[in-house]
Amino acid sequence: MKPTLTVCPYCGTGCMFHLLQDDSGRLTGVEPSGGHRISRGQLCVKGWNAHAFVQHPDRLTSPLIRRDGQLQPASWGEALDLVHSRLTQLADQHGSDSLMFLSSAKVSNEENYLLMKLARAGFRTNNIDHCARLCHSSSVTGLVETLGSGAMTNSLDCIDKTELILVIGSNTTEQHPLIGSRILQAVQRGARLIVADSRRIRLSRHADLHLRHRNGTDVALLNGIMRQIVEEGLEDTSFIADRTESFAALQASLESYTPQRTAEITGLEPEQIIDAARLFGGAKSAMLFYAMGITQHSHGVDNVRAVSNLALLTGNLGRPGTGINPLRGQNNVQGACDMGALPDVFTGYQKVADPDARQKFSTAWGVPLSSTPGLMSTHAIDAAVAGRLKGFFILGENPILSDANQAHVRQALEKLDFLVCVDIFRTETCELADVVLPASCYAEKDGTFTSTERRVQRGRKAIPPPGEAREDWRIIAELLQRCGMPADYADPSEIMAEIAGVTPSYGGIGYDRLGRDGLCWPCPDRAHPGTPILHRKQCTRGKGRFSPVKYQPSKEEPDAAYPLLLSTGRTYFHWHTGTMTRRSHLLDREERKAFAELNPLDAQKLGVREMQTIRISSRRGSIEVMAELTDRVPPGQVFVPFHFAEGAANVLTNNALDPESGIPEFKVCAVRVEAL
Ligand SMILES: Nc1nc2c(c(=O)[nH]1)N[C@H]1C(S)=C(S)[C@@H](COP(=O)(O)OP(=O)(O)OC[C@H]3O[C@@H](n4cnc5c(=O)[nH]c(N)nc54)[C@H](O)[C@@H]3O)O[C@H]1N2
Ligand SMILES: Nc1nc2c(c(=O)[nH]1)N[C@H]1C(S)=C(S)[C@@H](COP(=O)(O)OP(=O)(O)OC[C@H]3O[C@@H](n4cnc5c(=O)[nH]c(N)nc54)[C@H](O)[C@@H]3O)O[C@H]1N2
Ligand code: SF4
Ligand SMILES: [Mo]
Repeated sequence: MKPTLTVCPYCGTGCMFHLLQDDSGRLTGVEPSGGHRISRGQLCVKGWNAHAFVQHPDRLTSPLIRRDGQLQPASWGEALDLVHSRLTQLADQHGSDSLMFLSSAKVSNEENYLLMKLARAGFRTNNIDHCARLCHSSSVTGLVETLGSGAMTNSLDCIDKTELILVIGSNTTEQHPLIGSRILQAVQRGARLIVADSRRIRLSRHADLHLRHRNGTDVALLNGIMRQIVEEGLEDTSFIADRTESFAALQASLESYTPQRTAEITGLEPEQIIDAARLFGGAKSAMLFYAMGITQHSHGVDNVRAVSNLALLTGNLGRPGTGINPLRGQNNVQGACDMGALPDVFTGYQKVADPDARQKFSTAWGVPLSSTPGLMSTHAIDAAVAGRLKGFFILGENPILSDANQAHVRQALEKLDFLVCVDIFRTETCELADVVLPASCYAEKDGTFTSTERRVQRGRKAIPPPGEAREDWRIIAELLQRCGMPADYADPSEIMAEIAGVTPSYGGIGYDRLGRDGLCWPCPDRAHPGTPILHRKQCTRGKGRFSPVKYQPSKEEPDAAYPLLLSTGRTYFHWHTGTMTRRSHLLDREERKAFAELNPLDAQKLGVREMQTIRISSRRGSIEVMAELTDRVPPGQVFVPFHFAEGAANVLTNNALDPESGIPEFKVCAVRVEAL
């Protein structure tokens, strides 16, 4: 068996493994990397099965062009010329900002960089975004304000050193399994664990305290805990004095969040809030982990501010075993953000509105650049519905299933003059495209991927893409050349050299330096060893800033017509829109059918039995799925994973957005359930 060491294509944990290949060139399996600092010889079930979808017969193998209403095979030359000429026409006719580009947290740093260069330099628009909008955009906005950097502050090794871990809105053992198991190991050696999640997730069984507060009430919960910490004198006064600003404003804002009032808002007991404050405030070092339970709300940025306030209040920043740790989801969502696949920044969060940054990129690329920040992906959907967007270029995303309120997204994409999809499978979104380009998956290309702990690691090509499919970076380079930009890169290491030249935080990163362990950014120069822990002596912005927040209810809460709260998310075996895991037979076998978690008490009232089909309806649509009766969800809540096209959670979800980050409220809306 020929082994190729590469990065897992699923979650942001950043495990590496060897893809195994037999003499005929077929991938036969995966072997974990014993020496890797995250994997340590282990993988989760998705990692173990990461070879399975790669050579699936459904892979796209030829460019497709819509003719007479049907997607039909075409040559690369024809397809690329058509993409270039139609996008150019639309830009000429309606202005560059009538185009929108979606990049992908599934593709490499080099590919994200090239796509943002294509949007900005090739087509002169800042309208570029990616799935971080639906994911950690609230973290980027919130933590840039409070700390100056939106990334995870500490490294995963810190889990081995900390005294206490607070996991809030992260189902870590299922969604970041090797981080979840690291947390369980910490508990075994005596670290305390607090879980704040309305669902009885696996980690909650091992927690010293499980807070099952109502979804959407985290601001109240965290404010309540902070008020109690101050009440009992457990705050870190010297850290507050030396390293923070605006403490008085925070203190004033906490006044009304007494244990009693906090309990009323959250549905907890006042004692639980006091216990949480004593546990958290009493720890000498505490790590905060959070994910979508915090970010995916119409007040997601406020949630992030509250998390940040708690860490600053207790001095849990800038030391080993502490930190504010947003767990990044996709294998390269950190990298896609770092590479500037965002509407307002170039690489390394250099603002397009900053004349110096613009000048630098303008000089590097040899073209003038737009100073107007572009559209967020969620706003782009609204703009397409309003007829203001004409052309959409989607690389490695499946918004028909992943964006909130499917009818709204479908309306937007159907209204476009021209839609291009670049994917490895013919997704539900591809079905609406005018041109579909067949891409390479992770196993078929070289490139770097940045994990949740900001670790840049090398993915390596094991096999060629199937049929005529091409590496994404080559596809984008062809389009750059058609736009008159030089892009004859021999391989992705040359693209990384270009990235390092324009990106201070990646300045010292080069393929020759990314050995077994990769490098954590910021890594400003070739001699720099990388930075596992941020904000050590001071925060990126200088002082850590307290940002007081007020509890605000979710936009659509249960009422008489729609009496249950719908929460959506993920399961252990499947990945997002299912394109890859539903084509991996061992994973598919574990969970074949769309389902919903329903509490047995609600089921009894509704006359629903285990495995019975139910209809779930919201103000936006209805789906039919199988009921799984479980006390994992509290009474009054239904949980639906969004992996299944035939029972798509996003038919139901509310596209109400956070006004600052533009993230949809995936975690709370109102539904009713009927037995069928
Ligand atoms: N197997 C698998 N792993 C994945 C993914 C996948 O699709 N499948 N996706 C990856 C991606 S991109 C991401 S972003 C991550 C997401 O990882 P997670 O955020 O861990 O996953 P979710 O299931 O979206 O939600 C996590 C938890 O938030 C809780 N929650 C919901 N609402 C609230 C609330 O208001 N407050 C609090 N405190 N908790 C709440 C839910 O009950 C749930 O247990 O997972 C990554 N890993
Ligand atoms: N209801 C609900 N909706 C949600 C969420 C939720 O919690 N609830 N979570 C949101 C979050 S956090 C996220 S991150 C998004 C994810 O949303 P998406 O990113 O749209 O979901 P994926 O299924 O991961 O889509 C990735 C696509 O890339 C393709 N692909 C894989 N590898 C490659 C490659 O190398 N090259 C190319 N060109 N294509 C490739 C896959 O086939 C797939 O079609 O979903 C969001 N939607
Ligand atoms: S924990 Fe994440 S990175 Fe590691 S094997 Fe599982 S899916 Fe892959
Ligand atoms: Mo995500």
